[in-house]
Amino acid sequence: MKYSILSLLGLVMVFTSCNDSGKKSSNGALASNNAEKVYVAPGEQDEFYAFLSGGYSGNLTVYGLPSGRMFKEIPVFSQFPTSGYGYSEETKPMLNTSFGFVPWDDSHHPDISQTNGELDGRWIFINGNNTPRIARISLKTFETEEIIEVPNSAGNHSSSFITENTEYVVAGTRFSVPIPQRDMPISEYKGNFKGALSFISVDPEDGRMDIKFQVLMPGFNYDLSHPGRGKSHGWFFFTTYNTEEANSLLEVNASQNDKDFIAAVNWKKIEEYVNNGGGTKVPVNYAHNVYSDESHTATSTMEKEVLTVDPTKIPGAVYFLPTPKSPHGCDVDPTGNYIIGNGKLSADLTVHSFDKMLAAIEGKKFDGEAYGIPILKFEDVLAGTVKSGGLGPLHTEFDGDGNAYTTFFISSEVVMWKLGTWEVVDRKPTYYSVGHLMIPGGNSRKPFGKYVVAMNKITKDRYLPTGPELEHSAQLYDISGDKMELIYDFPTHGEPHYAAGIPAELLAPKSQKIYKLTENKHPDAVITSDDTKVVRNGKEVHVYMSMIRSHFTPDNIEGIKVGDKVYFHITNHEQDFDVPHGFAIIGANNSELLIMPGQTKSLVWEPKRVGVWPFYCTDFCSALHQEMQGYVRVSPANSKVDLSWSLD
Ligand code: RUQ
Ligand code: CUA
Repeated sequence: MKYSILSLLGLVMVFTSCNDSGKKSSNGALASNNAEKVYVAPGEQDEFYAFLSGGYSGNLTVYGLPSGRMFKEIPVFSQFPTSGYGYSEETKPMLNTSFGFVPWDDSHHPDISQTNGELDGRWIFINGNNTPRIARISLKTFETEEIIEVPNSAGNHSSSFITENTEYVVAGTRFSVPIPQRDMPISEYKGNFKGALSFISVDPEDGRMDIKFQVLMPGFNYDLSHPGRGKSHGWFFFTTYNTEEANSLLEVNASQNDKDFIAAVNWKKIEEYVNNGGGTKVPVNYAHNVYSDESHTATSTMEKEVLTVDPTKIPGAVYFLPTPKSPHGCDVDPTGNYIIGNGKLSADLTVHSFDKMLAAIEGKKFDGEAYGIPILKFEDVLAGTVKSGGLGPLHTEFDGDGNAYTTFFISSEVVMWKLGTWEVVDRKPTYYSVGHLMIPGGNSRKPFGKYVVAMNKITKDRYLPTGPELEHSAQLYDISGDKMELIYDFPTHGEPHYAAGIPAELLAPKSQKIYKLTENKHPDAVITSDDTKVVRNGKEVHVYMSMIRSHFTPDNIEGIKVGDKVYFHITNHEQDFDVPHGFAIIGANNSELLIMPGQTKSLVWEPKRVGVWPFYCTDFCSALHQEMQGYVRVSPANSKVDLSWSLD
């Protein structure tokens, strides 16, 4: 049976891959008035922001809907030479981890902060999958403000989803591991590894994250998760696969059980237990990195302890809901009653009912247990089954009008169906192999059900070829009518997994324009001309510099020697929107710096050769941008040339 499913997957993949290929300039899917629906005329602005995860770019990209125009790439887990993130002295600490400096990650699931279950547009969170981390990004500055490493986790994938009032950002582990990590035979996985589900509290004022507790679950794979909302607020739902606890050839060995589970976690109950002194503190080592936009500087602190919770010690904390065929996506509808488990090896969708779950718990309708956690009877929690006729369901979003939309990877389509009656109302092909989809607010109590964005894994013939590597492709569907209409394709950067969208009017008015120079608390800032100087401290030289259209102060520096370590601390004195200046110097082993108005950033340069070396502004900032340059004289290590510098 197993093998037949797998070979079927293979067949359908071959089939969909060939689908439509070689067709030129086909716009059969598009009626001509669709062009108007996505056309945002020059000078006009989009209706929605869309934040698409970058996947293996490690970052987050910002697009407009419906135009599909990309506005910005926000560096999160990856060094980013375009701005100097992860290269500047101020931002290097953001990428610190217990494994040292890790300048890359795989970012999957962005989620916007909520109040009362509605998007509040304060922050967006995203997970680093590979070296487990959660980042918080300000939606005022569009900068990464905080990254917290998640200990005891591995493959931080059922993350980063937030609860209805942003009480917690939740991070579940995909791979179970020995906790604590230790040297042991892999073959002893079963029964010995554990899966940590981390509940990271978010300060309601400044957003600061703190790992409140970790639930140590049986050694399954915790794939995806979503919060309860409305009536199910206080619960969190996680899909699992590999309940077989296989440690090799999972392709076959983790598909033995007909059903895996959705884990329903009553976090309110666990929070109460913890607040009353429950749980066990265990020694760990993880980095907590916080960026201040007053000092324009990040600090990294190593934390040494985390509170773990054994769920079997808290009656009623966790239940398992049997869910067929290695479920992937785990989605909760806007009312909070329906929990959808997308069995990625099946055609049907399983919908569980929160009300029925509570009744089954009440009536103790258990079907055994797994490692002390009660398993509820499938029939008792099942609300319905969506017989879609598609294959390979992955993720579901909601429009707020009683409809759900599910992506099918294998049959390459988005299927629209009705909550409650489970009937399929519409289906539209995607090109090709769709993963996630996104409706702005589609993971909240109040979706804005006008568009759905499908994020496709395979691009093939959609755009002009660019060699073997193609960008992934998104497709935009208009869902304001009774049926879905494909209206647009646009390429996306990296590999978007999930995305989050929000009406522009909720963010745009709050977007920060400049940093006030008078509020700059960077210890090395140049605020007045008295602060401009060059200071030698042994082999270290600190240059305190300012920049304004169109010169650097100082712009001539002498007395630097081969073997010195030169720190340029540069403050941008502009106080106008959209006037950054850049800084680059020949032979630097990092990147340029792009410095926003009112901001200070620092770059290290280690001159290796005698000479007179230029530096310049990298951002075309005025008609005299080319004049924005300077020289550093580098003398031999033993030279007697005194430090000197020019002032205006
Ligand atoms: S996953 S394509 Cu990383 Cu969200 Cu399902
Ligand atoms: Cu400053 Cu170009």
